[in-house]
Amino acid sequence: MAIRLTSSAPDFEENLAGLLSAKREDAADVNDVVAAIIADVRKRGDAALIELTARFDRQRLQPATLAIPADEIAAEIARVDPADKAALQRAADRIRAYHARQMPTDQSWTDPEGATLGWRWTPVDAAGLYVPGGQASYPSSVLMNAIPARVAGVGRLVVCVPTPDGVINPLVLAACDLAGVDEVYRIGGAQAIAALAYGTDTIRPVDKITGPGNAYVAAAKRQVFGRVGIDSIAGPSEVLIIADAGQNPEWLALDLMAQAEHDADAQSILLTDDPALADAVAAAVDALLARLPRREIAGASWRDHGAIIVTRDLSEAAAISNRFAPEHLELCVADPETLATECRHAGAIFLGAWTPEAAGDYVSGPNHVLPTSRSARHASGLAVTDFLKRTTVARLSPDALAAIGPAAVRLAAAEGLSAHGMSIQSRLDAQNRTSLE
Ligand code: HSO
Ligand code: ZN
Repeated sequence: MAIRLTSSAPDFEENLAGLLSAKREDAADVNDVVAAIIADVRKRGDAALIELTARFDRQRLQPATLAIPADEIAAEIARVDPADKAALQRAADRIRAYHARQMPTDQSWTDPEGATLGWRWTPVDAAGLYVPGGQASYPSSVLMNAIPARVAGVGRLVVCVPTPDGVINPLVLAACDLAGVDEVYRIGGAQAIAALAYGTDTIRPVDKITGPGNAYVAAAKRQVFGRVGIDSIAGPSEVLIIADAGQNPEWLALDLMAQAEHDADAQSILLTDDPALADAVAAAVDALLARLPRREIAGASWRDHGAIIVTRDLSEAAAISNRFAPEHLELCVADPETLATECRHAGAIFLGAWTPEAAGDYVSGPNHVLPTSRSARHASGLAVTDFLKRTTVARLSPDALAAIGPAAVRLAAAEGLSAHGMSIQSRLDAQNRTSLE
């Protein structure tokens, strides 16, 4: 049973603080193991990949079989139910359309001093997407990572997916195909991240690595950061729902459990100004947990991290939600647009009773790779700009340098950097000489 709090209770602030600071993940310290794996892949390349894949995934590979060849991909995709394929296509189309609108534009203008200034966006040359194996191998996440990269114009898109005992998820390959992935390798873990970052004889290195993974993958991404860019490291998923009187308790219970079934460390929180709804949702969750196939996971998440908070009003609920800065925020209230203006910190907001978060996981269009663990205070979900860099551009006319150069000369002198000062002054002097002639 999840914790139940009431904002008017005297010990509320204390209990809320406890909930906000509760640690949900015990981050195993795998740094040394991961550092050794990365060093091994850097030193021995393919040979290390092959050995580690034999050890961890019980798969015997050769350099030539590290990549899944096009005919094998096609054969796997042929096994996919056409209705699944059509659903994936629908999702891909909507995700692509949404992300196309995120494409930023270059800027260039000339200011009154005669300086032509601006910036240009260019994609990274190559991106690597990590796809976990087994249970958490979500085809939808392949689309959410690969499509923004393709929209950004990334030239080469590589996927690494472990295939323990040779088992491949055909829907993952179908998603790779739909999203336009160029190369797929059947390797996983820290060794895959190392291969993507440093390259081997078979796998050329990439510039940016994204995608979720276990503790080893997360540690490896942290360790190769700098050599390559990485996305944010995802923690356990969370949803916070604000609901008012009159909402359907079964729907709310399902939305809470949709998050809880991801992971025993996931967190589902309901805030409502209606104590009767709080009771009804609590009962609906219990009833649901009795029949949910993933009740072990969802039940543990709800018991250990779930919460129902009764607030004085919806504004107070919004203020509390801002303190959680949830990854997903559902506003199941009569006027969600107005309440949304009070919700400043959230990875993604879902407005109204007909916008369940689960729709956003697959088909709404926005990305489902979102900031977790309260990082929505300062971070955003995965976007096209994560695969782009911004290069600034400046061109000064002689008049512009004459106008603004003296200030730079002055600052260079103040910083004790004489070559800086002379670099500018020599040009100003040349201008003065020509104008005297
Ligand atoms: N809710 C998850 C994403 C996901 N759900 C994938 C289903 N498949 C984290 O945002
Ligand atoms: Zn989900």
